[in-house]
Amino acid sequence: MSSEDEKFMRLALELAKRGEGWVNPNPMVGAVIVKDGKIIGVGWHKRFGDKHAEVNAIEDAKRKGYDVRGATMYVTLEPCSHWGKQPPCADRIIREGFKRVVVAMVDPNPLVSGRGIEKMRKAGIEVEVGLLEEEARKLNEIFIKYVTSKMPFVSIKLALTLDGFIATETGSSQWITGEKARQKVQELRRGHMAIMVGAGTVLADDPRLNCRLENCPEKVKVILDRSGRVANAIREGRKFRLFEDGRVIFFTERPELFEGIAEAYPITEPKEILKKLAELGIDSVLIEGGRIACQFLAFADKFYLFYGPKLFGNGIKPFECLKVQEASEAPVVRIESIERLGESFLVTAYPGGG
Ligand code: AOF
Ligand code: ZN
Repeated sequence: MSSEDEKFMRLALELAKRGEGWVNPNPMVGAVIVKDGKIIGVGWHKRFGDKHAEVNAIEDAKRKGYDVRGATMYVTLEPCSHWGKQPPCADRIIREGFKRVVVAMVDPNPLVSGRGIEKMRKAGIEVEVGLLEEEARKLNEIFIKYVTSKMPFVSIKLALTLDGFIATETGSSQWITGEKARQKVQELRRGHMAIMVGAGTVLADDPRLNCRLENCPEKVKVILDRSGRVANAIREGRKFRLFEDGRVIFFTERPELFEGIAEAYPITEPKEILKKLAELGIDSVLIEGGRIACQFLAFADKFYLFYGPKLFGNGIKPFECLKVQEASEAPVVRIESIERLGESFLVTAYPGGG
C-alpha cells in the first residue's frame, strides 16, 4: 500500500472522529472515495442508527455528480454484511461497482467479523485490510470492548495533587487542576456515554456531570448511592444540578427512596453495575468520582490522571483499597502519553505492564 493510500485512510480516520459521542454504542466510522487519484466523496457515521459512513460517502460522490464505478473506497472499519438498523454496506459497495476497497480493521462485531470482506472479495473486488489498523483500533477502543465483551469500557479519571491526593482530609478538592485540565475533562466526557460518581461527590460538589462543549450529546449520569442519601436530601428540599439534562440512573440498596425522583436499580456490586449499564446499551463509563475509583479498579480499561501543581501532604487517596505491602506486587500501568495542560498535566495509561 502506498503513501497515497495512507493519506486517504488518515482522512477517513479524521472524518470518523466527527461522530464521537453521537454514534455510541456503535463505532465511529469514516470513508473516503477516490477515483483517478482524486477524492470524489467523503462520509462518516453521524449518529447512532443513521446511515453508515460508506453510504454517506457514496451519496456525497453522487450528489457532486461523480460516478463511483471503478473507484476505490478507504474505510476505517470493515463494511458490514448484516441487516441491522441499516442495510449491509458490503452489498451496496458491490452493487455500485467499486474496484478496490481498503479497510483499516476487521469489524469486531461477531455479526460481521470478516463476512463483509469475504462477500466483497467473492464479488471480485480487490480488498486490502490492515492499513493504519493500530490507529483505527485506538479510535474505536470503546466499541471493540463493548461489542466483544458486552461490558462497558471503563475509564477512571482523577484529579490529583502532585503528591497523589484527590481531596484534603476535610474533603475539599475544588480545585486541584486548572482551567485547561478541566476543559480536557469536557472532551473526555464527549467520548463516553455515561459519567459515574458517588453520592458523596453529588452532595459535596453539586456537579452538573454534563458535556458543555459545542456539539456534545447529553450524558447518562450514573450515581452510586448505597443508602439513598441524595434521595433524602431531595426530600429535604435540596436541588441538584445533575438533573438539569440527560438521563440520571442511581444504583442503591434503597430504590424505593427514588420513586418519583429518578431511575434506580437495587444493585451495588461493581461488576453487576457494569453489567446492568451494558444491558441498558451503555458502552462506556467515565468514572469521575475519586472515592469510588478503587472499587472499579479491577474493571478499568483506561486511566486519565490529571495532576495539578499542589501538595496536600495528607488527605484522601484514590487507591487506598489496594493496600499494597510489597512494591513488587503492585499493579502496573502502561503510560501511553503525558500531556501538559497549562499548569497541570495529564497522564493517560492502560492497566497492565509491558
Ligand atoms: C455503524 N456505522 O458507519 C458502520 C457500522 O444497526 P446498524 O445497521 O447501524 O449496524 C451497526 C453495526 O454495523 C456496527 O455494530 C458495526 O458492526 C457495523 N458498521 N456501524 O453504526 C457505520 N460502518
Ligand atoms: Zn454498514
